Amino acid sequence: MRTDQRDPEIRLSDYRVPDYLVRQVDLTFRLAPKTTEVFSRITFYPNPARAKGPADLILNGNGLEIEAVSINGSPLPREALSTGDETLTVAAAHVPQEGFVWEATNTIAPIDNTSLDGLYMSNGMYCTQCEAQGFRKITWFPDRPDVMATYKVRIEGDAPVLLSNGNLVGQGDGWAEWEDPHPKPSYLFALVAGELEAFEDRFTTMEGRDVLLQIWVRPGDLERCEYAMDALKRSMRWDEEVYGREYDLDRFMVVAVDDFNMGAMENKGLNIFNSKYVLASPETATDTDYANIEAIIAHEYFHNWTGNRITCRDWFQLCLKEGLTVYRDQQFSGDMRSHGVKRIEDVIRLRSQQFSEDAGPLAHPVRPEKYIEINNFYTATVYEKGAEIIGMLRGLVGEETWKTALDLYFERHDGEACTIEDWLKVFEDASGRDLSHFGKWYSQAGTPRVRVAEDYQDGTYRLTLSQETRPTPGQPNKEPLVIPVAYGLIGHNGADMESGVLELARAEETFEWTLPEKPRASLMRGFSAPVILEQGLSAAERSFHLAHDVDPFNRWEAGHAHALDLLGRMSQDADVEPEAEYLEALCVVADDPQPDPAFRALALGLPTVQNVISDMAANEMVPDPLAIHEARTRLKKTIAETLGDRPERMYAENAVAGPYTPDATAAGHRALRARCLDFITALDPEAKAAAEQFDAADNMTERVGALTQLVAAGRGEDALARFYEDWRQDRLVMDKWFAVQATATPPEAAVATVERLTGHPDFDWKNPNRLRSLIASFAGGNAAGFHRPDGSGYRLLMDWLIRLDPVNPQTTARLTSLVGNWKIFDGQRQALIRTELERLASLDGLSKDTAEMVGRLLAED
Ligand code: B3K
Ligand code: ZN
Repeated sequence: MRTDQRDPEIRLSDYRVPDYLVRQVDLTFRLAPKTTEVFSRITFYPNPARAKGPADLILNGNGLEIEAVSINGSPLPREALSTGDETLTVAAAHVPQEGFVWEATNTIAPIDNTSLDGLYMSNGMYCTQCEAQGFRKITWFPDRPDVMATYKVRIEGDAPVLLSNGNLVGQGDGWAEWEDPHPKPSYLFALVAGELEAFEDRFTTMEGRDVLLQIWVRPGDLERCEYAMDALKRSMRWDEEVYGREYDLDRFMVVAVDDFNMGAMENKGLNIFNSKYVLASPETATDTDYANIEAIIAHEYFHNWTGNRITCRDWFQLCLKEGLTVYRDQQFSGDMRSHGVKRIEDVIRLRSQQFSEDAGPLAHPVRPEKYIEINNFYTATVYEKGAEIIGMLRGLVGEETWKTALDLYFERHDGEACTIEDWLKVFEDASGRDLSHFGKWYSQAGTPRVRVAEDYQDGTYRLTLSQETRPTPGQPNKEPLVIPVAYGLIGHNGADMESGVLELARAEETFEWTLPEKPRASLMRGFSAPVILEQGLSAAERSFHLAHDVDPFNRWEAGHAHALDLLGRMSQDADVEPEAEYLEALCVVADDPQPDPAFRALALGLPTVQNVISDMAANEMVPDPLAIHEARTRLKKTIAETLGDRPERMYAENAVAGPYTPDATAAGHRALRARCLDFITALDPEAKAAAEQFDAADNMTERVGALTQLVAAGRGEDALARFYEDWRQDRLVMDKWFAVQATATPPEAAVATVERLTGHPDFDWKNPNRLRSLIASFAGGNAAGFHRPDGSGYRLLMDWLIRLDPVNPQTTARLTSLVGNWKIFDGQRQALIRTELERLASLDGLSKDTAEMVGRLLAED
């Protein structure tokens, strides 16, 4: 087993400014799959901010040979150099302290790079991924984000298309030269070469500059680029209108690649995307795919200002760019679609990914204080909770100050590598407010719980709010945080008597109002802070909010919270039946023509088994995934019976006429129809309506929705075979074919099905999308199947992680979080998971990525 001793721990408190900065980087690549030659010429100068006296030059390299290296044209003698963990140090005596030119030649083998980090090949195409530390796999460099430089890149190779960051400055037969005038850190470097075609468009910026837009794809995929291009143009306009941010190069390029560890990457001027988040057509992509493409295209584009022009000083500050950029993409999607629905979707995601992270051994602050492998910290906490902090900050300082602060941030820090302190200082300067207490959101891990007590006497209503955060690894004692509580106090006629935002800053505070009647308190409206609210509402009170609250989030929340609580109880006791008030309130939602269909689809939906598992654990109950699955099936049936003919009626009423369009309105109708189909199928073991929809569907949303129902009903065989015949040539669609079977197969058959599919000729496990579509969809999306009491699900997951680790450590490490919540289960399941984790931990040559994750998962509390 690898130990932490072998893998150094990096600490925020050890940060030191670099001794040397870089003015200019000139790179030449001679591309060949086995031996790509890299020539680098780097102009260094001493950092004026460094300590006095001569300093060693420290460069990073990972898996690189020391071939020819020289300073100012003189080759360096061996004794001048020493190597460490991913470092090459040139002793100060050999480094001209006033500045110098470093030159090096090295060779790399992209074809052998299966980690998909650094320069690698995907389907014969060269591409790069450098965030966080992939550039050091390409050439020797001070690979840290506070070293920003301008780049000139020459690419030589057979491929017809040769791309890098910035503007194209020259090209000829077998070569191209690119120049990026904007100083950037090495993690934003990108190179792409291959047989590609461009879907092109143009954009005129607010200052009237003409920008060439290109989406580069493999031949044959051109007709699937239209939506991504449209989303890009809308993102560019939105960033101008809402944040005053204009694009700054002559061209903006997006490249779609099939083999990619995550969603996409914001390289300057040359974004590289997982093809799943670029390519779409009505026949191949679902409404969710379209919404994801819109959000991710926007996210990566928005990074141009929040990430690229203003970057992070060090990787501990990752949330500076990610939290803010997620916040911006969420706002954008809300503006493009519906704010209420978007907020509910974002909270569902936050709770299922971030709250569960916060509740287990992987909990860490939004700004972590130590890491072994930074790639393990691209988490829901850094991203999603990071975005929540920004939303709270905006709410606290108010609209005017928010605008002033953002303008100040862009003006003050453009071209710099910054910290969270710089970010908060901008808000302090703009608001005149001390934000040191608020800043604890960045350093304290864990989800605060807010408890509510009420009292109404002699016309005075008192609301007492108290907060508490449970210990997390390394943080046994928690302090109170500043929690904005958006509220409405609702009178008997359903109207707000009071509304606003309370600031809970101490462990307990009481707020008072003079009111003619005891109100119903609607708290944490819009989910105003990432906390667990413990209000202790009765079924009748929740049903009131579900039917009447003016806040769409709290309206949805009331039903959702009740369903969570009910399913937990039903899973423990087969005699528990849903309350009549709850069922009636669902009928009110179904009959209410007011909210849009997308909202009604959400409000009529049930929490997933995984949601119930996490909720029970948060309330000190031991969840039984299979019992929850059965309770959920039973509840769905009861709701379907109560709704009577409504599902069929709404299913028919919400049919969208005409050809498929991916807009939010049409998608909302389809979402509501999918909800209705779920209820209809719950009462029909033959799943006839699903089979009809499968036959009739002219778009992937409805086809895959029907297929899911058929598979869940155990009637998927024919449809799966037809689907396979129709789409076997299409990688992205085949991912869905695998994912549907992994998630929807009934629990008793799930392990066997997934095991069988791992032997399918199309199960190309080295492709992260395909691996995730089967293994992660199963472990993360089929809780009752995965958590079989015999441990076969755990064994299956671990077999694949063991196989994948030597090939792709980053994706392996990430997938270990599928058992991130293992300590919430019963003793038997815990013992089975522990055995599997230990099996992984004891693997010879385990990657440092996975070793760190497994070490955290197995650490004693
Ligand atoms: N910044 C990249 C993520 C890089 C992940 C490195 N392991 C994508 C994004 O957040 O936009
Ligand atoms: Zn990002």
